[in-house]
Amino acid sequence: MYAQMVKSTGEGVRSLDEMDPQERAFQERIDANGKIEPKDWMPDGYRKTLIRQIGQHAHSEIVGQLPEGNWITRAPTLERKAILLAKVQDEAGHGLYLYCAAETLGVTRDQMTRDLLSGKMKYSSIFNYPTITWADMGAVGWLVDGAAIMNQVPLQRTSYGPYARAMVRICKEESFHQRQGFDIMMKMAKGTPEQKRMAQDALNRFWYPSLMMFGPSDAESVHSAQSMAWKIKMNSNDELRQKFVDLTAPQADYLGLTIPDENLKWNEEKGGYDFSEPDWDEFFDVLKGNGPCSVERLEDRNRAWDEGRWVREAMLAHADKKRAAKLAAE
Ligand code: FAQ
Repeated sequence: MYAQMVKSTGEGVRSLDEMDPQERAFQERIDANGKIEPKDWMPDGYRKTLIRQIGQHAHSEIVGQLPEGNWITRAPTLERKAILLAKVQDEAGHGLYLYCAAETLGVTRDQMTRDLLSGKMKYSSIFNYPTITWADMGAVGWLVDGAAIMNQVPLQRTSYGPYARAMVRICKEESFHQRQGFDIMMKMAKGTPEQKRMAQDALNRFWYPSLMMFGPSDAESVHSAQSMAWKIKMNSNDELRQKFVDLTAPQADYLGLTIPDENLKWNEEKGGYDFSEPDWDEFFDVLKGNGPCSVERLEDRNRAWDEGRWVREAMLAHADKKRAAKLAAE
C-alpha cells in the first residue's frame, strides 16, 4: 500500500527501508489507518506540515468571513439575513476549532495570528476575490463551500486525530452552507431575467477561482507526495478538482446556468468531464498577495486585531484577578 503510494505520488518520499525504526513504526501505523495523537512521537516534517496546513485552513475560515460579512447588512430579507449571519458565525467557529487543533502541535494561536497578519502565512486564494452582488452569496455557498466540502470530507479520515475530529463537525456545517448557497442560486436563476443575469454573472466570476481552491496541478504541487504518504492529504489536488467539476456541472444545468468553459464536455471514456484549467499565472499572482482584495483583507484583519486589543487585555486582567482571588482564599 505504502510502496504503491510512493509510486503514484512521485519522488522525494522515503520508503520504509530507508527509515529508522521509530519513523518506520510511525509510518506503519499510518498505513494501517491508525490515528496519531498530540503526545505521540512524530517526525518534525509531519508536525510542520500539519501546522502549515491546519493553520492556513484556520486562517481561511477567519478571512473567509469577510466576503460574506460584506452582505449581512444588505441581505434582501430578514430570513436571508438570519441564515447568512448564522453561516458567517459558523465560519468563525471553524476557525477556532482549527486553531485549537493546530495548538495541540505546539504552536500558539498568537503566533499563527501574527504570521497571518504579517502576510507570512497564507489563507485560501478564493477569499481575495470581491463579492459585488447578492448573487455572489449564492455562488460562494454553492461553489466555494461546495469545493471546501469536496476537500474536507476526506480529511475526516486524515491521520492526525484532532484535525480529523474537527473536520467531522465542520463538514456537517459546510453541507448546510452549500445548500443555502444553492438555494439562493435557485431562487435567482428561476427568478426575473435580471436576477438570472446576476446569477450567471456570479457563476462566471467564481468558477475559475473555485477550481483554484484545490491548489496547483499535481505536477506543480510541492507537498502532495509527502502529505499523501502521511495521510495529511487523502487525495491529490487534481483528483478533487475533477470530482468537483463532475458534481457541479449537472447542478449548473439544473439551474439553467452556463459554466464559463467552452471545453466543458462529458467524456464517456474517463467517466468524467473534460474542462479547462484555471489561469495558473493568476493563481500564483494571488498567492503573492496580488489578488483583487488581498491588501484589503489583510488590512481588515489587522484593524480587527488592533481594535480587539482592549478586549484581550481586559480578559487577561480578569483572569489574573480571579487567579489572585483564588490564591488569597486558599
Ligand atoms: N490558496 O503543494 P500544494 C473554506 C499553496 S476553507 C492559497 O498543493 P498543499 C471554508 C500551498 O499552501 C478553504 N494557497 O499545497 C469557507 C503551498 O504553499 P506553501 C481552505 C494555496 O498544502 C467557505 C503551495 O500553494 N481549505 O473555504 C492554495 O499540499 C466559505 C503549493 O501547493 C483548506 O485549507 C490555495 N487555494 O495543498 C470559509 C483545506 N492551494 O504553504 C468561509 C485544507 C495551494 O508551501 C466561506 N488544505 N496553495 O507556501 C488543503 O487541503 C491543502 O492545503 C490544499 C493545498 C489542497 C489547499
